[in-house]
Amino acid sequence: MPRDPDLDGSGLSIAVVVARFNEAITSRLLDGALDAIRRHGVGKFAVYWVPGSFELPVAAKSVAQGGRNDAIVCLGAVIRHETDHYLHIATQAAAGIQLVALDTGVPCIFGVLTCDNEGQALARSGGDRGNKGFEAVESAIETANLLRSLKKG
Ligand code: INI
Repeated sequence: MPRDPDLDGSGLSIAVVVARFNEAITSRLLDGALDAIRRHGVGKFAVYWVPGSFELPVAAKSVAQGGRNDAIVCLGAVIRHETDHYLHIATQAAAGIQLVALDTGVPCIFGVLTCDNEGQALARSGGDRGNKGFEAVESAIETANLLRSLKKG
């Protein structure tokens, strides 16, 4: 197995599911994702919006069951508030996204920021800590290419 990731997206179809909640942040994650999609020459892509990160798993499952995508990138931003509401959303989004991947065999990438404040989220969505949306697409391409090569045997 090669150690370097195969980031050639040319033969792949990738869906991006993005949460509208905290859209000032998630639109930046989406910009990063689209940048990676272009840079790595992803053959086909589609973008779907959901209300919040809690809805990412159910939408990802429906997209995965459609059978037309090699990987699904889930983007969201969960930011801590006064109550522990955010914790339930972050935990369920993470668990749900992984469950969809394991149930369907389609890689579902966790591109959800879980931050204490908006400053941390801005830094990780195109600020001085990079862009988690860009990284999420690279994880999607690498994993989809790995699964494809494993299927070929
Ligand atoms: N959704 C998020 O994506 N991020 C948040 O920080 C957030 N907070 O904190 O409330 C949030 N809430 C909405 C949630 O994802 C669902 O859309 C809603 O509960 C309806 O199911």
